[in-house]
Amino acid sequence: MHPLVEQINEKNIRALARAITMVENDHPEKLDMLSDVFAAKKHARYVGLTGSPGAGKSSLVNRMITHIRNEGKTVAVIAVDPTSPFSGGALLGDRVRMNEHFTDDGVYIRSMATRGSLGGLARATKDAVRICDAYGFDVVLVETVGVGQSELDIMKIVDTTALVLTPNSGDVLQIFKAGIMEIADLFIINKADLPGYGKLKALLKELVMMTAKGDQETQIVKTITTENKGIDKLWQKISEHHDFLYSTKEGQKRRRFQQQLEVYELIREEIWRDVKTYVEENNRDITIEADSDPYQLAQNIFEKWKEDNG
Ligand SMILES: Nc1nc2c(ncn2[C@@H]2O[C@H](COP(=O)(O)OP(=O)(O)O)[C@@H](O)[C@H]2O)c(=O)[nH]1
Ligand SMILES: [Mg+2]
Repeated sequence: MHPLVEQINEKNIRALARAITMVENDHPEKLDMLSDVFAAKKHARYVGLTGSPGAGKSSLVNRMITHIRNEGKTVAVIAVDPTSPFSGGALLGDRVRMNEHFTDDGVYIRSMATRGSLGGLARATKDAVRICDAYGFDVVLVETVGVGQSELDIMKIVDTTALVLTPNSGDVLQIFKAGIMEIADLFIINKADLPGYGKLKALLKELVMMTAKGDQETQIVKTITTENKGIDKLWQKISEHHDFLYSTKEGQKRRRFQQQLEVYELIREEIWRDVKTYVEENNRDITIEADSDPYQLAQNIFEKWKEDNG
């Protein structure tokens, strides 16, 4: 077993932090280490929160941490939101509120950096989630701004994806157009204290019906984070969805499909890394001109790479 993973197994929090840095930096030992991480995984529940900036994701995460801790469970948070108080981007007030959790051993909070990782931020985040699992956290929460493909990719490894919406923000239609509705297992209408809640709920219900997955009814939960309302219900719905995934045939099918996507993605990454290195090492024989035919060029390079690696 990789020495870092041995230390993670012994609940060494610094080893956990080092392992996450290793995946961020795309360290050469990464895959070996992660393979051991995978074997050392416990049984954490992975929950993703996504939504527009300002929807209340960080506030929800903060409340959920308290709720989960009150249940006697430990929790890790991976924040991939540049505006998150975890990564230092938010208002001072938010950061002060977070501080109560920083002294708690049962809580680990980490924000992800983008630097260097070939597979990108999404890949590094998935690996970080599993590293937290190997450490033995009961729950891993991932907060991400749901804007780009890479943020959506992150959601491929979480068990439950919750999409956070707010009244009168207009983001629901944008999200619908971007095809993000399909990835959500649960909808949260946060800031339900603001006017426009009823209208948003009615619209959301219609949109949910149009994008129904067919197996399980997608739930809509109402929260007012500032008043600590709806958090119990939210956690209950997340738990129900978890049960669906792990104790029904349909849920098992869903998990198998997700697994397959991830394996394909890893293969794609590995091949890409290989081909890119090959091109760089053979740059005397391979010339890429600005006006060369990209199709022909790609095909030639790929064929050459296959021949040399056959
Ligand atoms: N009125 C109201 N404001 C909220 C609620 N939840 C969060 N906010 C406020 O919305 C702002 C953005 O919250 P934040 O958690 O940082 O959103 P994030 O960008 O999605 O992480 C903050 O000023 C919060 O205090 C809520 O339920 N009602
Ligand atoms: Mg945030």
